[in-house]
Amino acid sequence: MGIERIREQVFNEEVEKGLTDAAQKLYGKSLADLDDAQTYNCVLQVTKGLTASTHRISGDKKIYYISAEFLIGKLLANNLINLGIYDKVKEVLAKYGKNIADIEDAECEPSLGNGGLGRLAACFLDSIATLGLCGDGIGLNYHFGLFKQVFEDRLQKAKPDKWLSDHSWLHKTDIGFDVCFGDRKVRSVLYDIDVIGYENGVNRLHLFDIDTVDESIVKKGISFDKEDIEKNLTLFLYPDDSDEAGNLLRIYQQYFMVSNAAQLILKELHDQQIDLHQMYKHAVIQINDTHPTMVIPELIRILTEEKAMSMDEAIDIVSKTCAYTNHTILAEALEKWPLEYLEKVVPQLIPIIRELDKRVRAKYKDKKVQIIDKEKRVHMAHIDIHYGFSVNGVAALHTEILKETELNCFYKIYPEKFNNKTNGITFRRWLMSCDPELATLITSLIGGSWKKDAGKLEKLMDFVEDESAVAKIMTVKNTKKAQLCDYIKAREGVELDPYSIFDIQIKRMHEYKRQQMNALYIIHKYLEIKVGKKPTRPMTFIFGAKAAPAYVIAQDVIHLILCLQEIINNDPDVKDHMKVVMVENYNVTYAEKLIPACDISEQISLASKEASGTGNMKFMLNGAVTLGTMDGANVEIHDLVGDDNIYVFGKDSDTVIDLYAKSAYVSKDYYKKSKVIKEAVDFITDKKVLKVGHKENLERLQKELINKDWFMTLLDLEEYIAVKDKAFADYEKRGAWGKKMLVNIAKAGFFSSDRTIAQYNEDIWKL
Ligand code: 26V
Repeated sequence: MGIERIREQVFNEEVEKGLTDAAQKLYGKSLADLDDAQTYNCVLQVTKGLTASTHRISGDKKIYYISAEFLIGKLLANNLINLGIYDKVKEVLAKYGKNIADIEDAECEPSLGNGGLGRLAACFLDSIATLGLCGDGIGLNYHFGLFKQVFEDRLQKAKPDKWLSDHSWLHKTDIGFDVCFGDRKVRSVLYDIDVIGYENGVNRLHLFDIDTVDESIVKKGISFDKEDIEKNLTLFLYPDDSDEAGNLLRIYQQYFMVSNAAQLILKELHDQQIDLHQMYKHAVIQINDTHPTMVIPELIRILTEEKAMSMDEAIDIVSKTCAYTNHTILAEALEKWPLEYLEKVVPQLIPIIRELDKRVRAKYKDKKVQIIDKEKRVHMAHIDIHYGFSVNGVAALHTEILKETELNCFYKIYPEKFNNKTNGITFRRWLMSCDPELATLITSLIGGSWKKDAGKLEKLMDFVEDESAVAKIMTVKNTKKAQLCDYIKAREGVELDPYSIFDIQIKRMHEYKRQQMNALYIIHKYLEIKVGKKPTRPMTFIFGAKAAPAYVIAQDVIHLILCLQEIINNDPDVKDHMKVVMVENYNVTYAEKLIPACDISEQISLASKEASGTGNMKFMLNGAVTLGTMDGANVEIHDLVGDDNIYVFGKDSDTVIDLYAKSAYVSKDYYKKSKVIKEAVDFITDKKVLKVGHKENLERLQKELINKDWFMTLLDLEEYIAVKDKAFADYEKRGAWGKKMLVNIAKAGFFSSDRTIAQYNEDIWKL
């Protein structure tokens, strides 16, 4: 027996003993007699034990990634893969009659993020550890995270989503800090989650909390008393910002996060006996969007008030330590806090913020770069740009728009601070874990080096003329589609046809992402089928999306799609030709099932509005072909795969920016001019729809599209229909389509977050 085999056997025996011992200790039963949830708890315990004996990553300089969101998803499969023991644990479990997939299902998903920004932070932590860089995440331990979405009467309802339990990946530490607000003081508790690099060491995700949070204050839906900070501080992922109490709570959360972060960072520097004047040589702070911006004035406050530094020195040192990432140009998403709110929550920061603003005013005449504006609102991004050393956008086009338009007045002052870091995704979760069949096939074709060096996927290009390799990729896609059909049947009760084309749009519901345009296409197809124009192959349209509870039009779009689902799936003339399904409570776990099964990836935002997108990358990696606008990272996908392997449509960002500047877009003109557009928009309030839906929601949405349409749905609708029809027609040339799939996979290496993180390190962090 070879040495490897002996090691493996010893290891299997250790895992088996660990699991059987845990079964006895936790439940007094043998492993074979446990249910899936109990088995999960045993595997969790054994995995945590193995992680504890894996080396901690250390280094002379450390990156602290501060983020209000870490959308980490379920961790079991990911951690087993990164520890290199997934197959072994699977084997041991099988011996006791357990299917590892069922055990994975038993884990609760922590929904500690809204969408792309939070998921990006999670991918980054994976890559930081995988590259062996010393770096921790710092955030908040929300008890309920993002709300759970349920559909009632074809409307979204929000429910609390309790993910915390006695058995979880969290370790309670004995670290805690006092955090002072204007009117009270709280004591934090730090919980850690180990972040395991792929075949590398361990970093940590630090999540701060307070012990007094009271989950019982949650009343109907997700409503609760927003005033009682001791009870609600970390109850939910920053909730409703539609009223003053919601906004204040958000500021309480943000300050709680950064005050803890600042104290933790200073403690770690102190423990290493580092002179704080040298802080920037040993610590770098990445500020993920503006939510953690107050870390800048907070550090300056501590250094000047408690560490006897001069204001000039403190500002200089903090500015050399902090770097900012911008994730959006949407005006309504850029945080501007009324000074009065900050005075109430964090009066101790006001003198610092005023000082920072005073220095800006003394130096620059342009009012647009001030920190405090004439309405006494504090522009958080302006603090980051003036008092950080790096400002980055998240895709090439996005960074260009920041430099040339949105942040142009800052770019003129600090051209050297601006840089681009195109987003990326971890291939461990978004290929190896979610599509092991494809990962195995790729390895059989080109070897396994792509797992550590994603650029190696390019070797797949050698197989582009190899019909048998292409056929195998298509077979895997069919397998994943069949698996998804089972999953959707079980969860949604909707029967899908795996032979049909799977067209998928999954992302937060927002007008700029234009799910409503996809819905109008579906209406158009429905009307065509009703007059006898049948598609060659059945079509399946899948959506997944949560809407912010206070975002009325977004709720209306969900309602429309659910009405279309009801009408279309039950219409005997139509249901064999098309199906619509909006899955309930779309989250990371659902994404992992949907993405591998997708044929056409919908990335149809209004050009200039989607900073990057990362779903687009996940779909591409799993062999879907993009149907998209020239927006965000779609532009880079297009550059990589070429015209033949992507479907592009719509007005470009320059045109769109110009239309806004001149207020020249009038949606009603498009509605009146085009018969196709008019028919589709009119159908929203057709009697068939009103029969299953609510008049108020449907009429409001229709009026919005005709009279306002701020995100220019009707501008691109006709071209969208034409290009989408072309994509569906091309799908029938099966061999050629298979090649498109292969090219997309082969060219996806650039979008590995390992590449993104290597660039952050090279240009910004310099660890
Ligand atoms: C926030 C809000 C808050 C209030 C009202 C509407 C609204 C709209 C958008 C946002 C987005 C906040 C920042 C964000 O999540 N950006 C996303 O970051 C991803 C990672 O960089 C990127 O891929 C997405 O394109 C970008 O939208």
